[in-house]
Amino acid sequence: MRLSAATLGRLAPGVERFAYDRKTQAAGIVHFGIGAFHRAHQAWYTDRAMDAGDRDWAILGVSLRSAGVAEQMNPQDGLYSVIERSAAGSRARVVGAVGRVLVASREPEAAIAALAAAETRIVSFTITEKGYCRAPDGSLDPALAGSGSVFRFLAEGLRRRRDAGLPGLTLLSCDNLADNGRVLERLLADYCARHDPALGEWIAANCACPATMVDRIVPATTETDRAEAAALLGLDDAAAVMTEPFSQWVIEDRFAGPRPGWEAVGAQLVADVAPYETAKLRMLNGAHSALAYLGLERGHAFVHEAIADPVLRPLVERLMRREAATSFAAAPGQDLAAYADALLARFANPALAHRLAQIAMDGSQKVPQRWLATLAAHQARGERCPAILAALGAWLRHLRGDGAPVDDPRAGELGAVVRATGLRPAAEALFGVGGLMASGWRPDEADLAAISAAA
Ligand code: NAI
Ligand code: CS2
Repeated sequence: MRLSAATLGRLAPGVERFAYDRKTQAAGIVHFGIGAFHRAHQAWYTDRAMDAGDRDWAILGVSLRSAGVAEQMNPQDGLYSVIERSAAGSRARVVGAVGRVLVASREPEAAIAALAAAETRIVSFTITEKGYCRAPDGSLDPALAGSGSVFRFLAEGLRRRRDAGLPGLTLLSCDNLADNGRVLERLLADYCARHDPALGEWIAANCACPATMVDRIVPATTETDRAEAAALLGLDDAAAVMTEPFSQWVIEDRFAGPRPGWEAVGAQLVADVAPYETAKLRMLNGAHSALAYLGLERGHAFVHEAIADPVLRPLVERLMRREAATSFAAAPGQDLAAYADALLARFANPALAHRLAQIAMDGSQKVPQRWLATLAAHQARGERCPAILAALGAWLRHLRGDGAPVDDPRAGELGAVVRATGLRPAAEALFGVGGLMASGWRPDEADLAAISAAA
């Protein structure tokens, strides 16, 4: 028997669930990219905010292309479970915040109508780094931002709101990009400048794009995970998500209109997200990507295995504590040494089964904010980052095709360069202002030697 509104009463005892009446809640949020992370993070916060008494923040999920999540969730009336895993055991909560999921490629008019609905006040995004359709220099790539992109839907929906005299929206990026709010704002402005400059002016005056730091490790759900979910719930759940007990959400307090009381359920609303976001991207995600490329080479499959490797652990500690943590100014009271300790403990969680191959995906979209910004900050001070350079070498070998298949939108282009020229010339071609990765950091002779050193 499958989880749904009709079967909720049959949940196994001990499973936590929302208590509010879903039927009376209007949809205040439209979310693009309703993957595993959104369900275990923003939707989970919103669910508990509604349990704490907030109203009308139900979420309409939108998938831009694939129907997979809609097929998992709609037969379950949008219900699903979040399962927190640790060495101490597993704990499940059924979340009621998502009403339904629509597939924009199949129902474009429904997606636009949802953006233009009076009750919608927030549009949020977890569309992955590549969903922002950026060229290597960070500007909008007009070819990528064509008819199926999120920008087309946003522009259509916001134009309809403007024409109907409705208020603007808060556009909340929850992806792992540096300064994600400003990036979204700038890319949408670029899109409007090409297609509808007057709309761009209306958006600038009526909408807001707060920055966010989002953190919760959410591995892709497997069939084994779904079997565990069924055993815990006493019901099948095709949309279950697995995660860790830890969660953090730091949000810039700059909304265009009302918002849920997320701070009542653990989110932090702050004036400046940058120090939290930079610490997270450079320390957590930077370490993750190093564990992925170096760990896969050393025969590991999971993060908890790679972090227990006596060769990798000191390298990752160095990357976090001596390279990433020293590359930016911490906020008052932000304890980066304690942050690194906590990250090491989270990586060691044996119950999470977080695959290195998942983290290795889309390196061309991740490496700039995870490693290159740290390298540039140290280069400006005449310092070098041996741990990141070792990880960069492993990434180039990964792109060359030495190991698992490369899953990256730029795999063909970047892989061809490494195969044709070798590691050292490839590093010269990729990094630097005019390079294929258009980075502010350009490797010098010693950096190139470190990158191309044998594994
Ligand atoms: P997922 O694979 O479960 O979901 C990804 C979503 O993005 C899907 O809805 C997919 O259709 C959409 N998408 C993929 N490519 C796209 C494209 N080119 N254009 C538009 N939409 C596209 O992945 P998950 O775990 O939900 O992660 C999504 C993002 O959330 C990550 O890329 C990251 O930025 C952020 N995030 C993820 C965390 C995690 O641990 N999984 C934690 C913190 C942030
Ligand atoms: C990971 C992140 O897949 C990846 O690249 O580094 O998704 C990581 O799990 C999250 O950012 C944790 O918040």
